[in-house]
Amino acid sequence: MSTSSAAPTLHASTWDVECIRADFPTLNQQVHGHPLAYLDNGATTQKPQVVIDTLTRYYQNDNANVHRGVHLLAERATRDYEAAREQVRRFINAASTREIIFVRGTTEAINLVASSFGQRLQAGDEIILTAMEHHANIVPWQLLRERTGVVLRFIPITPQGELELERLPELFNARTRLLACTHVSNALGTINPVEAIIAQAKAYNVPVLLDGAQATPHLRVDVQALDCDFYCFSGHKVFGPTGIGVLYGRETLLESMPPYQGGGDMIRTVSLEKSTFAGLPYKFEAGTPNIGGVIGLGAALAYVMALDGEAVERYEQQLLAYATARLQEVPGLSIIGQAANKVSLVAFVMEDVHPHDLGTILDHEGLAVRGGHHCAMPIMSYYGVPATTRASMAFYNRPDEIDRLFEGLLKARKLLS
Ligand code: C6P
Repeated sequence: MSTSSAAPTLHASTWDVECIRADFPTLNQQVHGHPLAYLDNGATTQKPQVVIDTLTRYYQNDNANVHRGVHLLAERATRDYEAAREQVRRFINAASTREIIFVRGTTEAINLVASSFGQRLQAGDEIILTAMEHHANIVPWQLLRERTGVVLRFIPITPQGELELERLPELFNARTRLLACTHVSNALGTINPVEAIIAQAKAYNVPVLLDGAQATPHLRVDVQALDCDFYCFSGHKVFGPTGIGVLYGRETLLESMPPYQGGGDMIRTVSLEKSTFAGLPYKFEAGTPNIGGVIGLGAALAYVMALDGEAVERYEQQLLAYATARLQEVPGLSIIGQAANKVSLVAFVMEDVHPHDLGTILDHEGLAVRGGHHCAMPIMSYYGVPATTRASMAFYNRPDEIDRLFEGLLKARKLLS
C-alpha cells in the first residue's frame, strides 16, 4: 500500500479482507501474467464458493420443476425455491413473501411495472424520473409514453453529481402517477437521499419505485423503513447468479395490477373462453422460472447477511476515500461524480485518452475496469463526455489493487498521451 501523504490511511485490519477473498475463487487467478484486480463490480460481482456449490448441488441432486410435481425432487426444488423467496424477504425486510416477485433482473422488474402498473395510465398522466437513471429506468417509460401518451419529467442533477432536490416540488402536480428513481447511480456512485424523495412523494400520494441494482451490493435496504412501493434489484450484482432478480411491490399495489405475462403457473383456471389468475406472487411469475438462479440467489443473500453490514460499509467507505485520493494524484485525471454520499465507485476521464484504450491497457496489467457510457448516456451528455472509466469496488477489494490502478494509469498516460 502506498504511503502517499495525500491518501488517507486504510485500516484494512478492521476487516479481514483476506479471509473474505478466500471465499471467492475467481479472484485468485492471473490475467495477462498479473494477479487479477477485479474492479468492475458495478457491472457484476464475483460469486462466493457457497453460491457455486449451491448451484452445483441443485443441478446434481434436486433438479426438477417447481409447484408442479408430487415426486420428491419436485418437492425439494419447490421447498428450496420458496425458502429463497423468504431469504429475499428478510434481505429487504418486506412484510410478506407475497410481495417478492422473481424476475430476470432489475431491467425486467422495471419493465414489469411499466407494463402492468402502466396499463392504468392515460395520456397526460405524469411520471417523475431523474437525469441520472440507467437506461433500464428510462427506456421502459419512454416505451410506455409511446403507447399511452404519458408525460415524463426529470429531476435535474448538479455538477457534483447530486439530484437538485429543490426542483422536485415543482415537478409534482395532480397528474403525477409515479416517481421512479435510482437508489445509487451506477455511473457516478451517488447515493440518493431516497428517504427525503419518498417523503415528498407521499405528501402528493405518489407511489415510488426505487432501482436498487447498485444499492443492494453496498447498503442494507429495508423497504418497510423506506416506505417505498416498488424496489428492484439484480442477483448478479449482489454476489448471486445472472439471470435472476427481484421485484418487491407493496402488496395492495401488486394486487391491483394486471399480470405482466401469461402462461403456466400464473393461473388459477383456464378455459378456452377465459382465465382466472393465481394469487401473489405467482400471478407475476409465468412459465418455468430460473429455479437454479433463485436458489443460488438465496445462498448469495444468506452469505451477505452473515457479514457485519456496518463493517462492510466502513471498509468500502475507506476504499472509496483511498481510491479518490490516489486517483486525484494522477495528472490530467478528472473524477466524474463527486457527491458527498457515494458508494465505493470512482468514475473518471483522462485528458487525451479514450476510456476504451485505457481499459485495454489496464487489462494488460491485470486490472478489470469498465470503460463506456455505462448505459447512462444522459449522464455522459450532461458532463459532455462520450464515456468514462469506472473502477467499482466491493468488500473483497484491497488497497494494493488501488495502488496498482494508480500505477496503471500513470503507465497508460505515458503510452497514450
Ligand atoms: N448496470 C453497469 O455496469 P440488469 O442488467 O437488469 O441486471 O441491471 C440493469 C441496471 C439497472 N439499474 C442500474 C442502476 C444498473 O447499474 C443496472 C446495470 C451495469 O453499470 C450494467 S449496464
